[in-house]
Formats: sequence, structure tokens, C-alpha cells
Amino acid sequence: MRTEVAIIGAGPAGLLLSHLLAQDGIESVVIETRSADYVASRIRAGVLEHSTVELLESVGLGDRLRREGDEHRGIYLQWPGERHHLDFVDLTGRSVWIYGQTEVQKDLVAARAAAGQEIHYEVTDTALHDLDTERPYVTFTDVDGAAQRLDADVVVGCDGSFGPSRAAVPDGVKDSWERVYPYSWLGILADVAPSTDELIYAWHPDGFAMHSMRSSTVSRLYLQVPNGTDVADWSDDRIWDSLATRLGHGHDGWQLNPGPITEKSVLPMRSFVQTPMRHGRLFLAGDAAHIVPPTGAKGLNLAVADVGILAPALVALLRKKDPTLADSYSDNALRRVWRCTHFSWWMTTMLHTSDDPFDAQLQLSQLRWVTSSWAGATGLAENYAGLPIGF
Ligand code: RFL
Ligand code: PHB
Repeated sequence: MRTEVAIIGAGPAGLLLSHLLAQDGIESVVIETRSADYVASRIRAGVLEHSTVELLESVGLGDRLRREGDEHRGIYLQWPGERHHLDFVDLTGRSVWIYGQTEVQKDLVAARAAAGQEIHYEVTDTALHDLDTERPYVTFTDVDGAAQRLDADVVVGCDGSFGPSRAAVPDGVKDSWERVYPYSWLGILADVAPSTDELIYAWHPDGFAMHSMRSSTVSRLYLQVPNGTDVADWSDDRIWDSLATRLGHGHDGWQLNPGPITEKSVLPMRSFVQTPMRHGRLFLAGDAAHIVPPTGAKGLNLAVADVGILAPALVALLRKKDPTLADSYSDNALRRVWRCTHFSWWMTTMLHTSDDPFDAQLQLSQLRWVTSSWAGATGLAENYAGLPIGF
């Protein structure tokens, strides 16, 4: 097989890249280890920042988002006895949208199917070859067990944190940075109307808690738990009791409405960046190059921003033989990656409790500053609602 751009991974980064390239007449083939159903049903991120929504809309992917998504002006930050609303629209003129990654994925799959995009699901043995030549290729075993070779002008690794692309950059060329946090999130989905109009991020001595949502009938909530936590130790009652305590049920008459839990899982938290995001004819995008803890709601948005920068660079490289944007892709993308890495780390360390009473006082002081100072609130809002794609 031969194509212009071989894309490894059919998550949001891979499918959006194929969609953006197709707008400029660039052909791509996508390969994916999982089944289409598995990829479509993975429950992950929920918040789209302003520039993500603008990009999706600009390429015809905004209709259902506008109809079924929910625009939020800001978030609540709270600690025992106090809840404060930060209004991002007042502070920065930018809002965020609640629209699950599962929905973004469905819209992308539908758009690519309508365009006749070639996607090979359930492949195995993906391997990358000759990346430092102008004739790179990818080999894999297809769903029927046949060995395949995909020749391309460019290979893009959109294969998330466990794919082979990141490792295909040779030692001595690549560098990486990592922070593993000493806590995880226990996340639930529940068939109950959200008890809040906008997301609540709560600091509490028992640990962080968060109230998010997917629709007017489905709530998404999280609890800070120790690493290594077994979900089996958390009965539904224990989860709702802890959420009620940490989210301040009863304070000022606010109530947390419990309901049937339909999904429960534990997510470890880490920050990771690998540089450069390009090696020869291999480009990395999304989780393949960087992971952030979910506290800043940045993972999906960064994946979208990467391919928003990469697509025009590949168009210029392949159509005009102009390598300028491709040569600056890694540096341009990494500016935003490091900003989001810092913001996600900052939100995470401000809100998750440890055994250290000194840390707790610093966290509370920071929360008071962010919720009472225009400068503090604007800094958070600017990062949360998102910087322009070209930042
Ligand atoms: P994805 O979505 O992981 O997609 C990568 C795709 O590559 C496939 N793949 C391969 N394909 C071919 N050959 C191989 N050898 C392959 N190896 C892997 C995978 O099957 C997969 O389909 O990466 P992408 O596109 O970069 O998108 C990034 C986002 O998905 C990610 O940043 C966020 O979902 C992160 N994230 C969250 N972010 C938030 O902002 N808020 C959240 O609440 C949130 N929850 C989460 C998350 C990530 C999770 N992961 C990765 C474990 C919850 C979870 C469980
Ligand atoms: C979610 O809705 O899953 C979500 C929202 C905001 C975050 C993390 C996760 O910071």
C-alpha cells in the first residue's frame, strides 16, 4: 500500500489529522490496534477549550457539539466552607464546552467514514521503518492475519502513551521528562442529573474531589485516592458518602444527588514530555509525545492543538515542498505543551492533599489568592479556557 501520510492511531489526534489533511487534498491511511467499537466507547476527557471548539467548527465538526454540548462560562473552586465561581468569559472573553471525548470521536468517525477514509482497525505488530529517509514505511499485520507494508512520504505517530512511535525516535536524539504523582483518581459515571450547573473542583483534607458531567442526565465525578487503590474496595455507598463530604453536601443548602453508578475506574496520574516531536519523516502528536494529569482538562485539547499545527506544516511540506513549518513544528508545539504541562501540574498540586500540613496551608493560600485577585483568577482562566492555537 502507498499513501502520502501514514497515521498510526485512530484516537482524536489521528482521526482529526486525517480530516484536516483531507481538507487540503492530502491522502492518508490510518491504522489502529483496537476495534472501532472499543475506540468509540472509551470514556475519557469531557472539557473542550475555546480554540478546540473553534478548530472543530472551522472544519465542519461543530454541528452536534453546538446542539448537544453545553457551554460553560467557568468553574467553581472550593474548600471547606467556601465556594467561588471563576467566570472565564468575564475574565478572558473565552468559554469552554462540555462535550465528551466519546462524542468527539463519534463525530470524527462519521466524518471520515463519509469521506471514504481508509482506516485499518485491529492491526497488530505495528513497526516503523526508514524514518530518516524520504521513503519511510510502516509494517503491520491486518485483521485477517496478513502482513502489510504501508509506504508513505510522512509517518505520524498518534498512537497514545503505549504506542511504538515514541520509542522509534533513537536514543541519543530523544529526551524525556516525567513526574509521577503520589495519588490517583477514582472516576465514576452515574445516571443522575448533575448537582451543579458548572464543574466543581474541591480541595478537602480527605483529598480532592470533582463534580463534572456529560449531559443533563449523566454526571461524571472523581475522588483523589492513593496509588494502587482497588475499585473493589469502593462500594457505591462509600463513593457517594466521600463525594458528599468532600464536595460540601449540606453547606449553604447545596445537595449532591446520588444515583446509579454505571462505570468505575482508577486512573493513575503523571506528567510526561518527550522531545523532539519530530525525527526525520516521523512526527509525534497528542499523547504519543506528552501526557498530562487530568486536573487541568488539557489532554484532549493538546492533542487537537498539535494536529492543528501539524496539518498546515505537512500540507506545505508535501504540496509546496516547503519544509519551514515542518522544521518548526516541534518547537511550536512544545511551547504550548510545556505551558499546559505546567498548568496541569499547578492545578494538580494546588488541589490534591498530602500528609504535609505546610503544603495544605500553601494550597489554601493559593486558592484564596486565585479566587480573590483579578490577576490570579485571570491567569487560571486564560490557561483553562485555552490559549490561541498559535500560542
Ligand atoms: P489516544 O486517544 O490514546 O489514541 C491513541 C490511539 O492509538 C492506538 N494505538 C495504536 N494504533 C496502531 N498501532 C499501535 N501499535 C498502537 N498503539 C496504540 C490506541 O489504541 C488509540 O486508539 O491518544 P490521542 O489521540 O493523542 O488523544 C489524547 C487523548 O485521548 C488524551 O489526552 C485524553 O483522553 C487524556 N485523558 C483525559 N484528558 C482530559 O483532558 N480529561 C480527562 O478526564 C481524561 N481522562 C484520559 C482520561 C486518558 C486516559 N488514558 C489514556 C488511559 C482517562 C483515561 C483512562
Ligand atoms: C471530565 O469531565 O471527565 C473532566 C473534566 C475536567 C477535568 C478532568 C476531567 O479537569
